[in-house]
Amino acid sequence: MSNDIDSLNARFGIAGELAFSEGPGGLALAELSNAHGSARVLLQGAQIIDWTPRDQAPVIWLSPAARFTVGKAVRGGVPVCWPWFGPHAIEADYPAHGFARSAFWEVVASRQSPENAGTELRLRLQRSGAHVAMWSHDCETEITINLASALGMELVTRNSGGVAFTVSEALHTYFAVSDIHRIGVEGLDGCVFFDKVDAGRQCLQHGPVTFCAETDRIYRHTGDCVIEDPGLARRIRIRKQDSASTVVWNPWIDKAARLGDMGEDGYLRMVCVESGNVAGDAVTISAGDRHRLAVQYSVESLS
Ligand code: TA6
Repeated sequence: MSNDIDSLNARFGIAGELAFSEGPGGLALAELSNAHGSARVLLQGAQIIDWTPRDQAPVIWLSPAARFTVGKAVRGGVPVCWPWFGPHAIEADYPAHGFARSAFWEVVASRQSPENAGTELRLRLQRSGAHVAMWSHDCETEITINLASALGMELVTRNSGGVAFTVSEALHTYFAVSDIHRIGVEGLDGCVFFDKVDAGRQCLQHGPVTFCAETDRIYRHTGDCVIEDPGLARRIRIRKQDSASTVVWNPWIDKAARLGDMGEDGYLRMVCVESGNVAGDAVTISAGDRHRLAVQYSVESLS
């Protein structure tokens, strides 16, 4: 089934709330809009690239130098890291963070969600032959995005085969901030983390996470986080369910330059706070069972 724009609008469009169009780089785009705000989702990767609540500045950061190319990851937004996080454990030439974020996802449902006066879109991963060659388990993977006063996301993996399999996963969310020097990430105090900038050394977090250099940490953490941003006079609350890992990342100057698609001083305006199940928290899903990873993002003004 194609992502033909006219067909998508005919089958899944919602007047005044959900429309499909040809987006940047010719990639199919879903645009959600309602009284709560707006959001844009690339059908490639089921990747949110914008979320702007009413009366707020954008909450999700998209690199000004992002490249929009079929089959390639887009810098920023909410990349879906699945069915592995980081480099593949064995095959060095497999794509980092798995193939879901650059794969074709089919729209399977849309609705108004009366329970929260929201707008909802559900997409299903379509694995190519190359993807199956990398990861051959029988499974169905869907993501549901809900735009209401909060932005909700659910990543559901169903094991439709006869044997258990293990996935590591994360919603690799780039949040927009005023200035990386001025923000703090609350909620991780007392948590163990593995410092990827220091050979994975095990450490303990004291107080809020603040930033003065490249930061790349995997926290063993199941609770909520808050990004305090005095520069934008707001806090971004990150609630999550069925997630045992939180990754906090900022590339800082040198790595951002090496990445090449962060834009001029892009590192100053973003922080990744990623909810998932990575490293030792990878999830084993029994035959016939399913696993759900969910987040809700909301914004509060600092009065
Ligand atoms: O989540 C942090 C991280 O694993 C970093 O190590 C860095 O590689 C980042 O993801 C971005 O990865 P990408 O493949 O999108 O360039």
